[in-house]
Amino acid sequence: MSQIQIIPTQPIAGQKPGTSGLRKKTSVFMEPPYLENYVQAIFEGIGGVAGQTLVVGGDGRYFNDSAVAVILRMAAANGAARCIVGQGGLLSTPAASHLIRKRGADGGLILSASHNPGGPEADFGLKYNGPNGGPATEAVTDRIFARTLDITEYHIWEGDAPDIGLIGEAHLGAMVVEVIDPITDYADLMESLFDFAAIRAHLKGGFRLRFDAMHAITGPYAHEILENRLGAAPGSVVNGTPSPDFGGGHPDPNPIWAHELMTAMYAPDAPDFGAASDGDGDRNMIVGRNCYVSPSDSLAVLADLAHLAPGYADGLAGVARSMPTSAAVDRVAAAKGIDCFETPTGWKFFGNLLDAGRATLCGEESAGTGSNHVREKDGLWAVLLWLNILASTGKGVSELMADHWARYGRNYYSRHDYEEVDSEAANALIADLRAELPALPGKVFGALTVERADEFSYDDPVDGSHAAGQGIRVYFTNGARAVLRLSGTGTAGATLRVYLEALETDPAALHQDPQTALADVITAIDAIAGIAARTGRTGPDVIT
Ligand code: G16
Repeated sequence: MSQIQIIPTQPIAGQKPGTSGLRKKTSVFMEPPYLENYVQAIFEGIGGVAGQTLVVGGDGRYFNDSAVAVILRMAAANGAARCIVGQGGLLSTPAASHLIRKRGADGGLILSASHNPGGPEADFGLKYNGPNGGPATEAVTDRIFARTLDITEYHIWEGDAPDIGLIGEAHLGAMVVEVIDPITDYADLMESLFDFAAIRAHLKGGFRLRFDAMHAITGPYAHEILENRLGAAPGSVVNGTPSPDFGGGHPDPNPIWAHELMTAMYAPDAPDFGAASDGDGDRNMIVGRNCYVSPSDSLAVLADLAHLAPGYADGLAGVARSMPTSAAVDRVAAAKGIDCFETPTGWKFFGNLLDAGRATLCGEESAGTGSNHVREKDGLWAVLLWLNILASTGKGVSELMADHWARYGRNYYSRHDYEEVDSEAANALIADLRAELPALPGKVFGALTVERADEFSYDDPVDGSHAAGQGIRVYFTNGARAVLRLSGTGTAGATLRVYLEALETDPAALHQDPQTALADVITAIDAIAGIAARTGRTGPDVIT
């Protein structure tokens, strides 16, 4: 007869959730009781799960299935009433968010390290989403972290978890394990937001697309939505079978890691539209024929033209972007006379604005865009909104971008990442720069003069919560800007992110290479922060 086991344990250092949940090397998560401690801390940090309904699923990366089984056994032992699980333990992050909302669940556990590689030598992650379907707020993650520091025992059901390969219901003690099809609810939601008939007709008329699922979770969703429901030619979805190590690749939809898609889109016989998504399906990359669209520009175009899709026909209540994201969307919001909020990096900061109805569309430079339909960023949603806009306007991607820049000006933008930098060196760089901020205004660096410089902090306009230390900003007198912050999603050393932006309104200068257009800002911020000297690098590891 199976029963609840109460296992003594001790706190494990370093279980502090980052930008989006706890991310560590897979081998760290696999070493008991690492996962068990963290799951118990989540359950206790949210005030217990007795009688609750939880959604559980992940992106299918290595260790996903075993971790789901542990979570189910611990949920049962902690008194949860029901766990709704995607078949095979699979759920994209936006699909999980939707399921929490649709089923009125009390929350969910999402297993993913997002765009980080998967496999025994790579990364794993776990995050808790609340009843609104969104990532836990800072207040909740602080409570979870506090529990990891004083945990003394965890509770786990002694027997095996039921088989989650088959749709249907089973019991684990008193808890119901409900295994559902992970695709249908999400696909139906997409069909309710967009003009599928118009997109279908556009595809039938010869419009060609290529969606690269990067061997990750969106493959099955994209096959169903793009090929089955919208009639894209079979083979339009590539790398569409999820694998535990993402085919040995790096499931991050940017021009570096999605180079296969970039090559296809810059080839002579390129399709009309290309897109990719990441490990857990919340990020997106948009690329037209010979035309990569930066995430900040994508957000601006979507904000400008979302009303062409039925789900947004009434217009937008407001928009929000993370601070390092370019101000391209601000210009659209100003023209439309709607609010534009600037939040810290991390989708969790959009939750209150979406819940309060103050923002309809949100986005980040890190390839995330989404709306109030769920409480996560949503890769396929962005792809479908683009397709809806392209079908409604009959224009191509590069034509739309040219129109947009001609009307609003172009916020040239790029992010330079320095990965696996020595943590001490990275922290010292930021600390020294912080100390230097008051002295910067008026100083000249190459062609640029500093106008003002500060460290971003945020007061949530809905609940009044305060988040400090959210990135260093240097503004130049010509309207250019550089931002520096350390990533909160890496698992080895520190990743220094340098975000570069310069506004151009001269019609003759709207079609430059961003690295050329940003050359003065790149030089100035290196002189200010000593990036090359302190990191010992001659250049960034990744440029997006
Ligand atoms: C996560 C967060 C995003 C954030 C991104 C980058 O994305 O959900 O809000 O913009 O990390 O964060 P950082 O610069 O701290 O690495 P994902 O797709 O990894 O969940």
